[in-house]
Amino acid sequence: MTDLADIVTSAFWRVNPPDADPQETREWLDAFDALVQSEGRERATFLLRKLLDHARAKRVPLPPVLNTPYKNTVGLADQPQFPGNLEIESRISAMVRWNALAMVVRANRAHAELGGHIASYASAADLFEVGFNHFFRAGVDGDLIYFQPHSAPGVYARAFLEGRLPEERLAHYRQETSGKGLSSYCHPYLMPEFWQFPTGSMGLGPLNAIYQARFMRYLEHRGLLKTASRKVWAFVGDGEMDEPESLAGLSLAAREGLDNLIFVVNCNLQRLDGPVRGNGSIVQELEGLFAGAGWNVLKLLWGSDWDALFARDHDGVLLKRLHETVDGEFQTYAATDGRFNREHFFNKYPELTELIAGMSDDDIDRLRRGGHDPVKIYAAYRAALEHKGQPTVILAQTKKGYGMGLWGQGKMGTHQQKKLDDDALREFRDRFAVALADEDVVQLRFLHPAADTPEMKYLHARRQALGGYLPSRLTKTDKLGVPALQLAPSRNQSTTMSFVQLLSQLMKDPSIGKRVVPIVADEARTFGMQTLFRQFGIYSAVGQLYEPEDHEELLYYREAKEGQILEEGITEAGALSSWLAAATSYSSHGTPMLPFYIYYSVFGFQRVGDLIWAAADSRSRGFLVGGTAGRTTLAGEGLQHQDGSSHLAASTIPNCRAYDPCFGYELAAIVEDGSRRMLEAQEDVFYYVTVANENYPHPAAPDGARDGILRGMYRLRDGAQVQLMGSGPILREVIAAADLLQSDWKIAAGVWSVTSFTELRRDGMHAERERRLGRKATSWVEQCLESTKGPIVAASDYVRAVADLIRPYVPRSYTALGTDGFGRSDTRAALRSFFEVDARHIVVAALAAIDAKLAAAALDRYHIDAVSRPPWER
Ligand SMILES: Cc1ncc(C[n+]2csc(CCOP(=O)(O)OP(=O)(O)O)c2C)c(N)n1
Repeated sequence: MTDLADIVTSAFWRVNPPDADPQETREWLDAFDALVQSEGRERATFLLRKLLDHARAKRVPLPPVLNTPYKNTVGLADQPQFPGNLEIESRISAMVRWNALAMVVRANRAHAELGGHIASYASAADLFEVGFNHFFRAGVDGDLIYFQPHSAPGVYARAFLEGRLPEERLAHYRQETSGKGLSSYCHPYLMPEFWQFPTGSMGLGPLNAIYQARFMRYLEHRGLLKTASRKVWAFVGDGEMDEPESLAGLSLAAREGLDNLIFVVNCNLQRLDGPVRGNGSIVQELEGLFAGAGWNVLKLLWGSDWDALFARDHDGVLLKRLHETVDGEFQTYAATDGRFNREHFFNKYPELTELIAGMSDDDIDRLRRGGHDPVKIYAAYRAALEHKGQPTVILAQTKKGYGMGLWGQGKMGTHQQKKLDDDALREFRDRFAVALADEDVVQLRFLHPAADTPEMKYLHARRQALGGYLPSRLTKTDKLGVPALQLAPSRNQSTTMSFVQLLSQLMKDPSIGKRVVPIVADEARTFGMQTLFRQFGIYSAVGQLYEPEDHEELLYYREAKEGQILEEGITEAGALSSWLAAATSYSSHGTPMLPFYIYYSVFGFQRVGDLIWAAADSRSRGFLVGGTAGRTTLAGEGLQHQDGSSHLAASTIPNCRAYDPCFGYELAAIVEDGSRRMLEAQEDVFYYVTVANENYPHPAAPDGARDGILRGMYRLRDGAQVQLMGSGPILREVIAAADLLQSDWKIAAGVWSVTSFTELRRDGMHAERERRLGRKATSWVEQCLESTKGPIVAASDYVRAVADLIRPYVPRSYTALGTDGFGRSDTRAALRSFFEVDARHIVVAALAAIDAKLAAAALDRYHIDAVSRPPWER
């Protein structure tokens, strides 16, 4: 068995195998150079390809091509002139570093519980600063930046220098309830005029950034907005790349040729507990992954001080030493001084010792990693900006806690470091030559030079040249008119079909039709949406390069460059990210859109719930449509497909308006009102609506129902002895139960359609609070039920906790029925009987609340056997 350590240390030899005949190699290389010289690079690529094919045919093993040596991709010869003033920029950067650190340390001196991070931004500072000074373009036609979340202190510190955040806000870092504070991480909900993208939950930022870049192409190709000159930058931690979501969109980005997308992975080699790949190399691993997915990879590993060393490294011993060093060792080298590095890194080989002859320990200490050298960062960013046809990832090597000296740089526990003692603060001040007296250091005074200092003039001039300041978020946009939506009564159809009819009404509307973005994750046919394929087209960046198999059919599978439907394939996380980009387009692009993402309801809140929270935090506006909803309505699909809890999850998201309608006219009212609230009134809310695939008759809307539909319940039928409430398709069981109560037991039941238990609860909570605070308020549930008589029974196709949401506001005896336990595959009738939400069980529940003897008689009459169940399914 091969020893793993051998594999790791032989990484160098895999990339740079020993040369058995250097003379011959030289001749081959000279010949190749001559070819490039005379016939160009394209021809050289062609011949290389031919050679590889030929080698394959001869069964010559091919060398690994996805990894390159452990050095900068942009060589010295290709390095552009740095256009800025390095000295001034380094002074600005020192001030930002200091203010960020002071802000976190101050907060934690006052309240040790507040937390915060110093070490992450300390590693990312130069990567951000070069972006701010030279690349990030502001404005509605500018770039979009996804910041690494726990580097937020640095972004605040810069905004403070720019005069965009007053000192008082910095003094309230992580103390938000007063309204004066700053959020821990990037939260558009909490700082709506500042942060654009919530990245605090690791992995979502990189995925969202990819779909944002793709959505910008979609806007361009559909003729809605010119986006070609804009870039999406995503700053990601190397530890964050462990998240599956971070990798989930890589191939899409390459497939779509998203050269408007730049990832910068901050490879400080550490995550929270320790090294990201202590026994390997995160840079090499990520290079292989990104290159394999089809990205342009730029390694930014070494600062300018290393140039001379590499230039003298004729026999490749420096490179060999770098390759055999695993990240755990690089971390130790970051945490130690020049002397230690000399002894342990350089003195391993005599050739290396010779290479650094004449360098003092201080010189060695000053050898910077690439991500700390603005000149190298600039070169990589420029190369990324100019690259065509592929997305680019920059793998930037940095030191975690850079400049935090013995107290933090490269230390295992540095991520958690948020308090520094006075010595450490003074050392940091000295390290970055921050102009503060000892006393000010101890007081953690913020730096804010006068407007006429060269630093401030430079800082503002740079931002002016790049279009203004960022991050900055647009909160308002054009209002769009929404048409009235109508659905005729129908004899036999599902709410899914009703939804598709409404969707096509909206898509055909002359004013907002173009703004509608239908999104599916390979389920359009499930929802009967294939009718939209031909008419509206499926978006494809390259159009349709093949004749579709069904081209002779009326509704064939039509892909088009200007196609409107986003057919994402089997990726709920990707589809949700697309939806998020469209749902925040009003803000990111000043172009309001109306996205509808329709999916299997169980694969929403349950599967990608965190992304839905990110959408909420982003103040998304759009519709999530949970299709094939309900634990008994989906019938045959069984356990893993049957959703019984999404409404419960939806109820916890403050700006999510969730509805579970039964009839087409309810759905029409909800979609119309929702579209108006989002597009006309510009409310920062989004909608979750469940639709189902059961066919049944849909009556005309009763007069005066609209208000109740939107508030969450309205009366369908009067009845004085018991009140029955139902939502979604289970409402029909409730109606049937009312009929049975009348025919079999001579009991008059009132019937209420509940379109939203969650909205009723929200309204109930509000009324309850108002009363507690001494004001007058009556919840809608109370208003509806107070004048009625008899016990109240509710049923839905979700767990009982959903109907239970309104229990505090129900004025009398209340029985909540639901579908708790595990799903099963069976017919709808069998499932509803099993979960005890069918008409007969609703009758039994109503009778039990009136008179237990009647209930016993009903069990008998309807031949209901009380099936015994395991405790967790009771
Ligand atoms: C989904 C998720 N899981 C865990 C965390 C907690 N967390 C915050 S920062 C961090 C470590 C990040 O390491 P890395 O991405 O390498 O960034 P660095 O701080 O080293 O720059 C973790 C685990 C989180 N924010 N999100």
